[in-house]
Amino acid sequence: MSHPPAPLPADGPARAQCPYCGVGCGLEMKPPAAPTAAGEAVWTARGDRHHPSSLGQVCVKGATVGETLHRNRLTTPLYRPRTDQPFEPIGWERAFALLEERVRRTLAAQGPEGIAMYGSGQFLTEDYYVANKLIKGALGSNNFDANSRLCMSSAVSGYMRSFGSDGPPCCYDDLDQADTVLLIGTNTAECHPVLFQRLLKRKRKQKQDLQIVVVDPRATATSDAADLHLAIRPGTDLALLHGLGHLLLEQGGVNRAYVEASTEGFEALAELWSGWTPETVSLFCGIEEQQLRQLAARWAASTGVVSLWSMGVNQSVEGTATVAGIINLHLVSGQLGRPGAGPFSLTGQPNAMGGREAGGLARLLPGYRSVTDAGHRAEIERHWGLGPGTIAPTSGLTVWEQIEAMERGALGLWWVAATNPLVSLPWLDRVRAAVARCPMVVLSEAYAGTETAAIAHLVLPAAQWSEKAGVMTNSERRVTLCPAFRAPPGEARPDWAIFAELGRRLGFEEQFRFGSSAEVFAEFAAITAGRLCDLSGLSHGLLQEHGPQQWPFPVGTPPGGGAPRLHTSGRFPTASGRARLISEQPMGLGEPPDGDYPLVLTVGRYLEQWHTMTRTGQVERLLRPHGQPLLEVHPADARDHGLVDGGQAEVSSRRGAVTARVLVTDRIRQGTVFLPMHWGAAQEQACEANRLMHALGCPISQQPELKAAAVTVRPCEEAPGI
Ligand SMILES: Nc1nc2c(c(=O)[nH]1)N[C@H]1C(S)=C(S)[C@@H](COP(=O)(O)OP(=O)(O)OC[C@H]3O[C@@H](n4cnc5c(=O)[nH]c(N)nc54)[C@H](O)[C@@H]3O)O[C@H]1N2
Ligand SMILES: Nc1nc2c(c(=O)[nH]1)N[C@H]1C(S)=C(S)[C@@H](COP(=O)(O)OP(=O)(O)OC[C@H]3O[C@@H](n4cnc5c(=O)[nH]c(N)nc54)[C@H](O)[C@@H]3O)O[C@H]1N2
Ligand code: SF4
Ligand SMILES: [Mo]
Repeated sequence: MSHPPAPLPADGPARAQCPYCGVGCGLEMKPPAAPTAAGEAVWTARGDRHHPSSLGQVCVKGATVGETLHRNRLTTPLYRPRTDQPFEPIGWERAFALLEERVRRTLAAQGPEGIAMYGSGQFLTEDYYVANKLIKGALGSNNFDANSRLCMSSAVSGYMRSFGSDGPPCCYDDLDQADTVLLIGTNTAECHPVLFQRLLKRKRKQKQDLQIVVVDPRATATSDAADLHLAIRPGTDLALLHGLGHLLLEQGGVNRAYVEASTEGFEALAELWSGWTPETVSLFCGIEEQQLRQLAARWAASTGVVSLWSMGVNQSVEGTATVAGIINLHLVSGQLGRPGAGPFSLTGQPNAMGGREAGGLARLLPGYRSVTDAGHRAEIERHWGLGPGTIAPTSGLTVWEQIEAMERGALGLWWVAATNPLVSLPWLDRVRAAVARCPMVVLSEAYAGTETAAIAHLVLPAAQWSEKAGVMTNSERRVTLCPAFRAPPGEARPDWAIFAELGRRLGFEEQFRFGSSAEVFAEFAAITAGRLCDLSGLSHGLLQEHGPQQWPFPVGTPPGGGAPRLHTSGRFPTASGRARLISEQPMGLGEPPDGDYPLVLTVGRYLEQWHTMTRTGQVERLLRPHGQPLLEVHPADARDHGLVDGGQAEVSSRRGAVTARVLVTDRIRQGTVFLPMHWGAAQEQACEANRLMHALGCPISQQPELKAAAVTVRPCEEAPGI
């Protein structure tokens, strides 16, 4: 490898962005004073008061991250020709030889389309950039997708359609200035805790000046703090938003000047909204008319409205349409482009934003560019020193299309990195069967024994956060340098360095001659010049010296001079310079409940656990509050289906069945049940919620509807021994 190991500081805290959620808090990591009783060297984390996004605050996951870094790690490449055989440790030399041979064989037999990579919003930006350069550039296949497809894809498509470009326009300070905050499809209290605490603190101090409104079929820790909670029927958000528009029109909540100067499509939208009367909406969404009227009156009277949303909106067959529904309201009422106002998508993973900047989805190229744009392709080919026509002109396979391609036997190599799809993809039994048809599944992973390792042939040990340097961008477009401050275990290597090494071995010496991640970043940052996400003035050195910075940050921007907000001029990066108002009718759920499957299962998160538990599952303190997955059921549904609190239930859908312990609670809407996503097959308390989910997705964003599937429930006997 040509990359030198990053220098390790002898002592003193290292500053980095927390590697969990998209709030992107700053952490100060202190080296271990002495080994623990168990002989472990545990770094301690505390909030970094110098980080502008979090000002020293931290939640329980961030605070315990030091305990997760060293346990149960992969230390050497592992290989087996068949998945029914045990893994054998092999060296890197053999691992690269296997990879190189497989790439060449697949290119010869199936062409570039036979290769696909599935990456992650937990990559550093440098990992993302080199992966894209390898797959889309060197190999000429646009089949690079990331788990952001399951997460942020609808928000990306939504911003692109309405504003002409991706890019959340707000910043966290807006929450200090808004007088109404609408939280729709987001359990911010558990999933973006530090941001939520900031909002709560203000609410306590300025009770009358801030109204919090929550839209969620469940009562959550988030709705507990709300002035108004609309517990709508799952999948009816778009109708609710149209109903709000209807009342805004009626109550003079339209900002005519803004609509005329900065938008197009108002007539059609007003026509659509006129059909969504409060009576219709109340029936459709299953809420009281009065609640809708209350929200509309509040919105119309507000000087600043911020809407926050996450998976309850994005993970839906009408995810992109619902994002447009939110943005429409902000545009028509002129609630954006100024302090305390705007449609603010909360990103899930710590670097989903960086992934979007680096072109980390099947139809994107670095710098918010698109593979379908000939000019964009030519720019990137020039930057990458590749011949004209190297980058394919059509969108690559999204992750579910990758699964379908494996079903057809059309992939010769599937490379999964920094994600655990055998827990997190929908319809897991179908995924398992499809993947079994792929002759070479490679997994780049930090931890041993994950569910996805069970279907892999070649496992590559990855250096993770704290062991490799690079940047992450949080939800408010703030870029933080995360230094390498611990040594990686055994032979583990940074993901970007693995991709670069393979690129060189495939003959792209020039393109992958990176000596450090700072060099990777420098190349990437230059490519963003002139784009909305212009990071060209940033470098590892600047971030090290001056701390985290928001983009846009073109060359010449002074430290601290990045833009807190986008679209402040009322001009948008569309052909006409106007934002587009989008008129779409609600379609409802992809799989509505029926006589056989009368309930809607929704799947989400607990405060203390992170996704598939490879990290948080190792911390005793984090397991205490929720030691097992619980099926939340409304008392009326429990009665109808013979379930009792604390008993076992079988939950089944058209695709499979799982069992879970029952929690009878009136905090969930009748007709809806809830399971957490965290406990995959490798966990002792396994409850694979995604065996139940279908794979229908939004036709625009291709984001699967991971928030809703039709299920039925029945009591079941406890398995012996439990
Ligand atoms: N503790 C913790 N925090 C995390 C994560 C984690 O794993 N654990 N993961 C991070 C990631 S990657 C992400 S994407 C975010 C996710 O953050 P969130 O989106 O806040 O989390 P979820 O629990 O997936 O879903 C949010 C809410 O959507 C509601 N919901 C379900 N269906 C509907 C609907 O039809 N309409 C509406 N309005 N609401 C609905 C659910 O009841 C749930 O309360 O969290 C990030 N932060
Ligand atoms: N039904 C349902 N399904 C869902 C969701 C839902 O709400 N409902 N949410 C979806 C969403 S929003 C998301 S984001 C996904 C999340 O799902 P996943 O991405 O599958 O979840 P993680 O556990 O975060 O997986 C990350 C993996 O990368 C490994 N890792 C950590 N750091 C590194 C590194 O530096 N390099 C490498 N190579 N590996 C590393 C971790 O050990 C872990 O195994 O789940 C999706 N699935
Ligand atoms: S709120 Fe998110 S980013 Fe902040 S400490 Fe908690 S998990 Fe980390
Ligand atoms: Mo996510």
